[in-house]
Amino acid sequence: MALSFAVVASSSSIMCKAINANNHSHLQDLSYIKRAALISDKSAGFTSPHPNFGCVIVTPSVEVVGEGYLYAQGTKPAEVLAVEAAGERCRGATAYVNMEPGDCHGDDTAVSALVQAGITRAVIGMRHPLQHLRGNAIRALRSQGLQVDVLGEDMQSKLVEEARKACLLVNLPFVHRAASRVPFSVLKYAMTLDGKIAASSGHAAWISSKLSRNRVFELRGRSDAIIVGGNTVRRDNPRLTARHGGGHMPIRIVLSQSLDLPEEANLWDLSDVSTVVVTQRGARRSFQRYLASKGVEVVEFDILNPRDVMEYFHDRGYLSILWECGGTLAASAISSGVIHKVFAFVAPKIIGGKNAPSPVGELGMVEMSQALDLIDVCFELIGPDMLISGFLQPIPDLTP
Ligand code: RP5
Repeated sequence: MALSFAVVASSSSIMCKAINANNHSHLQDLSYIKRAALISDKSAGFTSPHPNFGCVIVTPSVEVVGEGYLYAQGTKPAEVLAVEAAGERCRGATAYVNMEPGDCHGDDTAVSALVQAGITRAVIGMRHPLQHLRGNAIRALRSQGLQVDVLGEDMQSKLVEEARKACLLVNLPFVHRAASRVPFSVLKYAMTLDGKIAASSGHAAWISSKLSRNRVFELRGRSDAIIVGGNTVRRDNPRLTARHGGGHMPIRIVLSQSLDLPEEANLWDLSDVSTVVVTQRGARRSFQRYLASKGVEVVEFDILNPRDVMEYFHDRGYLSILWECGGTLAASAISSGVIHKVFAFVAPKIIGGKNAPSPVGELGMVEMSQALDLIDVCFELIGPDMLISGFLQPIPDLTP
């Protein structure tokens, strides 16, 4: 970033403060970029398969005069909404965006909006992850005379890393998709303190508290699809909807080799959202016809395995999948390397029972040294429960 340094006095010490061309300190830059990332996240789930974009416009006198975020794919870009909100006060101002604009509209709407509004500086949280778009908007803005600073390209520090991580995390599924053949997948489960996801009888309603289940609705709303196996359909007859005010509804996917599924199931009720059943080629043709008559899409695979299924949904444009399956499918998905993050809700209850199921089935590991270690682990108290989350695979490189 183009910076000059001024020495300012504080009550206790002399601090070095970096001031850029538009009179904003480096710390202010970081804070507005984080703000852009935060507001971009308001529409998580709705923007897919596009990224989440947020834009904050700040005058040289350090006043926020406009904000905007992309509501859904095909709606006005964040930059357009922000400059509309700021109006004339855009002249000479800085625009903060969490990610380099891409041409989701097939043109340079976002770039033109900033240029025409008279913005003189843009701070960008991260370059566009797609190779064919990467750098285009930055070059276009620079060619129009704007100063463009990309976070982390000229200055590195713990705080810069933190702001860049905030930008990355709001678009993790999109960034992941740019580098992978499978969607970003999260395994979610709720278990008792003794590691059971149901009683020996199979009864599982409910392990975690209402607050935790509300949190699950939120996770669902951020996902493109939820996946379960046949066992979960037979055992729980789930609805798998994001039942909270105005949330995005992910599609439901059922993986069933045998198609030995009940005729009456909540997932065949498509009034809220659609369901796709993925099965082995030739399985229970009559039941396939029954599902088709209900409007449920059936997709057949020669060999049903999680990786092929995930590659298929990646090719259909899905960025993020929430796995709410039982232990057998969870183990198979982990073994196939398609699970990237885990959300484990742990309830302070003990149910016991040697046949009571656990969240992850056989992984073929015999020593603790083989155990999978989660990365970037977070602990959160949700009512009486503890939510433990972490990554099973490293998050993509943060290099700008
Ligand atoms: C899962 O949510 C549970 O294991 C159960 O299968 C399912 C219930 O979902 P809803 O029917 O409440 O949507 O986590």
